[in-house]
Amino acid sequence: MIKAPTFGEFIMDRQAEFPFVTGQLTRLLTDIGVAAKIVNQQVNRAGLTNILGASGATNVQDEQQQKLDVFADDAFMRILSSGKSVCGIGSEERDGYVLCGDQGEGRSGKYIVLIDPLDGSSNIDVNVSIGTIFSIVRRVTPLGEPLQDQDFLQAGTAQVAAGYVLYGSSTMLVYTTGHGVHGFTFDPGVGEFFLSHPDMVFPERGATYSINDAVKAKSNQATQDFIDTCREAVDVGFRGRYIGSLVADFHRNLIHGGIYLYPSTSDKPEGKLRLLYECAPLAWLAEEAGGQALDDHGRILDRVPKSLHERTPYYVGNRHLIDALQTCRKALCGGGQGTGLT
Ligand code: AHM
Ligand code: MG
Repeated sequence: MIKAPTFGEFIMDRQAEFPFVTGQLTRLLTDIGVAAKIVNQQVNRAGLTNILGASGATNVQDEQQQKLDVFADDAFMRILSSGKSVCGIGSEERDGYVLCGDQGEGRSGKYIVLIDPLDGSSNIDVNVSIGTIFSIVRRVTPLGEPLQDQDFLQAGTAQVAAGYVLYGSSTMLVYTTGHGVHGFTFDPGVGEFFLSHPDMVFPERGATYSINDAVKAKSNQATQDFIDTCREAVDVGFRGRYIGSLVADFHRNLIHGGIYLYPSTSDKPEGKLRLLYECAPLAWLAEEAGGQALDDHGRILDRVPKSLHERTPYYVGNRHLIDALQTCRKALCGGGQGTGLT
């Protein structure tokens, strides 16, 4: 039997793909794998320990934090900030960014991490898949100087690594450094992530649309028209699937083909999802896997954030499905005609 490489072995072997490599990114990705194992262990035992339910606190977005949200945030913060590679961390669960390093000023370490430690909070208590999403960029402020806001507020095109961990029927870590998208499945008996999905790409055609139906009713006209067109295509195999955990919905669509939509709505013109912690990293994975990701105006990866917790409307998935959505935006769709959907 041939042993598949572990996540650690794989990123070590791929280290040479980076110009001027010092090993810091490899160490950082290794640390993400370690933190993911710690969070995975708590997620798996959640019903047996006193870790389900609300923590009693609210985060910066005024959302109630779950105990597991807080645990995951602490685990990633502790592990990432104790390595030598990271100078600053922005987390969906925290007001401002955290500066790392000896004096806590972010003077050393080349990399900034932006993370949603546990995405899909509403699914935690009901034993449905949840995930972690991470994005890594290089600092722009020179080494030795304190970090500035602009180190954190970089466009998605500046990412050097991005990925997610899916705590599902099995636990998977999926990542890219711009050289393909690779997936690793956790073997709990061995305690390692093993390469199981090398070079992941969207299938050529997808037939799944993922949207919160209650949100659809308040969304922009193009999104409503597009979803109606998908529904009309039921006879040719179109289906709606919505878990309500972005990582799980994205992962399913990546494997089977599909589109995920969290649109702008009349009451939330900025949408719900966070640009830096959720949308940009998954947008890069989508593009690396042959798909596309847009907001209401253009490519997600080109957007330069103005604030850490900025939200954005989000549309991500197979290239032909995003193209079909664009056709609806030009007011050209209706009755499944002329959209290129099928
Ligand atoms: P969270 O970061 O507070 O968990 O919110 C993000 C989640 C996504 O995982 C999911 O796709 C979406 O919110 C679901 O929102 P809704 O319940 O409005 O459909
Ligand atoms: Mg989230």
